[in-house]
Amino acid sequence: MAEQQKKAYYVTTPIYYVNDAPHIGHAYTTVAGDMLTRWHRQRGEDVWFLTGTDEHGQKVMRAAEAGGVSPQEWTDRLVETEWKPVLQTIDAANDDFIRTTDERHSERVREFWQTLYDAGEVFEGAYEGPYCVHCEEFKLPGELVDGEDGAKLCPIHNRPVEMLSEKNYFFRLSAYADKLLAFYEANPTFVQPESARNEVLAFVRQGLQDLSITRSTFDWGIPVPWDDSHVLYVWIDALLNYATAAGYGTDPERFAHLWPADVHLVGKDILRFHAVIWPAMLMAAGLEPPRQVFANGWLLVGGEKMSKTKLTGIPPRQIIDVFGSDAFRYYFLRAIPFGQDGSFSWEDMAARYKADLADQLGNLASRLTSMVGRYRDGALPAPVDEPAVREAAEHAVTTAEAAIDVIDLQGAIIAAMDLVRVVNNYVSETAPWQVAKDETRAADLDRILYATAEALRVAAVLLNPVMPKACAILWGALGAEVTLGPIADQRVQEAATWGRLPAGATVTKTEPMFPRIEDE
Ligand code: ME8
Repeated sequence: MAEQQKKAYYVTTPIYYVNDAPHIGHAYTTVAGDMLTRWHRQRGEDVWFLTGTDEHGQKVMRAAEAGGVSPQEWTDRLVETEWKPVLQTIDAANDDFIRTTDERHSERVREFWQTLYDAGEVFEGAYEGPYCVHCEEFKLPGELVDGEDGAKLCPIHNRPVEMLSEKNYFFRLSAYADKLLAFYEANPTFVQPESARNEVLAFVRQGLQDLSITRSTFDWGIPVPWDDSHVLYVWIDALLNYATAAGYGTDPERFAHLWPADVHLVGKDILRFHAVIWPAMLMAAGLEPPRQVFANGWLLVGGEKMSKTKLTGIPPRQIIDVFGSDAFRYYFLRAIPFGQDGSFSWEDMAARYKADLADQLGNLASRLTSMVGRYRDGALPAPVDEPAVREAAEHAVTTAEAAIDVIDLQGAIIAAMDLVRVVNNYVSETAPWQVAKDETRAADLDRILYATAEALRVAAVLLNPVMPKACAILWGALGAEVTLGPIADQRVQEAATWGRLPAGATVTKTEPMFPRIEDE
């Protein structure tokens, strides 16, 4: 029977502004998307993971001016020297990288807005209001906070807003408030977590203002197709990346395969754009809204959002050079419940590295590989059941799978690490080094070694999406690469099936998964 082509699992990160280099806040959302997509790949699904850069607008233009080059030169340089390389640094396996200056994007954006213009969704008008260039957003006067000398500040950036008065084009966003509310009602998990959903509901219930979608005071943007004295507002250009990268307007088959996106991962700072403006734009064009917008919390520094503008951004390299990319990925996804705010500290990072990674996972792997080496010449004993360990492994897989379904990345990691902890205790309690001294108990020793190896196999499959480098080492050490094939091909659903590691698999002591970090 011909296999019907199923829709792909399509995940996106925000496309990041290239006014500056990436910091760990950007890496955080990308790493979350990477873990999620690696997990779905290990379910055997067809997955597409998109990231990229947002290059138009005043914020980027001013950064280029300050750098003394044209915006195009600026973005070309930053994308190549910073934004693409950071994906390697954090070990992200994205399938595509879109830039809003790509023609595949800008041409389709013009077509999209021309269609809405022709359909009467856009009108000419005037608007005056406070604008934050760092948000690239008009603010409502009531949202502003008071600064020194009576200045009005953006509540997110704590920087002065500018009064902008413009005659330009508007999208009839106000006409979509009721449709959006009906959509949220029919799709209760469209905005997650719950706190984000509540914020969006409250915002839309107040009614929506029409949205100014063009700018005529500067020209770094996509020219408006029906009036080339204006460029399109950066946000209504940027949001379309999710569709243009998926083949909207060029490749209907591919678009049908990818769209609607399964989840847009975003920071909570850009929730309204994704959960209000974006679905309204899609509705206006007769396209399906994405299935979910999931807002991650903020990484905080001194209680405030880490940011480029406040110079509190830590480059991922700084942490990864010390701890490695696996520990970086593990730390942020394990330490912070996904969706909530969290703080980074070197002390906390070092403590978790030691307690969870070196002393639990690394230690269990090293205990097993040395014992199989010492007592069984490196050959894994034959499969045999050990109900307590098998049940712990089954529980870990079921719990982790359920967590992934609701994008509880922390929950999935905890489930896997609980298994590691249980099995470390099992090894301590069964004391195989004592059992080994008694020749009449050879079968007991075989069972302990086999069960420990199987638990490690399951842990490796579950932890591979978050720590692919360390899990590849573990996979090799278990002799699984040779007997079961690459770890990335292991199905999570089948991970708990007991007895997959075959008798005689070659277990070897390898390089440490989590080397000791020298105290600084
Ligand atoms: O907003 N904590 O780009 P951006 C957690 N170009 N996540 C953080 C973070 C922090 N301190 N700082 C940044 C834009 N992020 C637009 C998006 S999408 C069509 C256009 C992450 O460079 C988080 O995901 O300001 C946030 O939403 C994103 O980076 C903002 O990146």
